[in-house]
Amino acid sequence: MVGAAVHGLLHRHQATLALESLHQQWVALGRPDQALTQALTQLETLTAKLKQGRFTIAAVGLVGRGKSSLLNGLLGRPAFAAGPQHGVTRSAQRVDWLGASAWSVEHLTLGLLDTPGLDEVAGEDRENQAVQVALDADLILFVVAGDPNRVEHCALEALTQAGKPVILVFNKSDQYRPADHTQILAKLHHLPYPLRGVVTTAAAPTQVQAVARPDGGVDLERVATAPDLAQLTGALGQQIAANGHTLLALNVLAGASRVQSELLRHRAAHQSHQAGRLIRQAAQAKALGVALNPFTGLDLVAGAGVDTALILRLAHHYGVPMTQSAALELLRQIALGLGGLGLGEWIGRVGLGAMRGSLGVAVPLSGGAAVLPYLAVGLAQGALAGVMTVLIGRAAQQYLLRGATWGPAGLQAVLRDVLQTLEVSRVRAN
Ligand SMILES: Nc1nc2c(ncn2[C@@H]2O[C@H](COP(=O)(O)OP(=O)(O)O)[C@@H](O)[C@H]2O)c(=O)[nH]1
Ligand SMILES: [Mg+2]
Repeated sequence: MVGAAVHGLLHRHQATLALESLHQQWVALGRPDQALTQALTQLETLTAKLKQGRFTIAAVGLVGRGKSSLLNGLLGRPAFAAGPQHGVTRSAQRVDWLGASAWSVEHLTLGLLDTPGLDEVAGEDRENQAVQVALDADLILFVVAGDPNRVEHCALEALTQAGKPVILVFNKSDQYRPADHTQILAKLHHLPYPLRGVVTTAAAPTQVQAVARPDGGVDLERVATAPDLAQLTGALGQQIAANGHTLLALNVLAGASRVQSELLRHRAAHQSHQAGRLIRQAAQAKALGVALNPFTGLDLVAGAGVDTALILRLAHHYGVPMTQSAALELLRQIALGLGGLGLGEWIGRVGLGAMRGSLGVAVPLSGGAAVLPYLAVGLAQGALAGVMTVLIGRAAQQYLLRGATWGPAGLQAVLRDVLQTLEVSRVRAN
């Protein structure tokens, strides 16, 4: 065990270093927006947990399986509400488990976390919530009272898939005849999940007792008998002594990795939102310029300045170095590619209505036509020029996102996808 503890402390040290380096990376991202601030706070919580060795054991399972009773049994006092009514435990609750000193490990402070039943309130949402709470725990006691049902199977699968260490607890053993108990236990041992052990308990057992009535008759009464948690405390002691530090380190790292994914997802969304704005601004500028001067604006090459500037701005936005001539070359590739796809035909099919959605401006294509023919021509030409810029901008964006290449599928495939997105935005705009 000494070797395991030293190893575990080393794992904790390594995890601390990993969190520190994550912290530095995130701070270096700059622009401290709300998502970053939140991620840093969560990272600090995880760091504190690691430093203090706060190890949490959660009881998870369906309502009425005896989770709260089990935790009370471990604690040796009724800290958690338990009872026969449905749904006694409303929300997750953590209690320090100081009395675990019999086999407690140095530099770890244990806590017990009670959770509402997986099925406490009907609905997938609530089910997931219980699993979510359990994701923060370092060790899970999954409490069943017989053959697992479908909901229990799903939760066991989700938790073990997420890499959570799970001890399966077969509670209410007092309610079974020995032969039935043996049979169920054999099945539990053969469940297809990587479990850290299967134990049998009786957290709040009862016994039927005959009580003599004054009239000489006999009443049968259920009376509470002593709980039996020996197998559970044995398994817990062994897991925590052998793996406590390591499980804590792994769980903290898994938590940090979840925070990191969330942060990166948010960043990517923000970045693409900003790129969309750059594209829209350029498209509007070009559409307006051409609309006010439709006949000279017909020359699409004259608008190339706007498009090149947009490409350069996008490259800067995505941190890709690019020269003016490289941007012009990219523009040429995209324009040729769009020509190759039969863009004129496409515009005929999709119609000018598409441009309203993609430009983000209402172009009064029909209303003004009778009154101001000149303006109508200008607007149509302007919208067309603007849409070209949207296409060019989105194509350049895809090129930049792929690390300044068109990717394995090539330019044509990317352009086809970009045209598709424009059609989608038309459907949304209508
Ligand atoms: N017979 C028996 N009843 C139990 C056992 N454990 C819990 N119970 C009873 O089951 C009911 C639900 O227990 P509770 O701990 O509130 O379940 P939870 O909803 O999973 O937290 C209570 O009436 C407990 O007394 C047990 O091992 N044997
Ligand atoms: Mg409960």
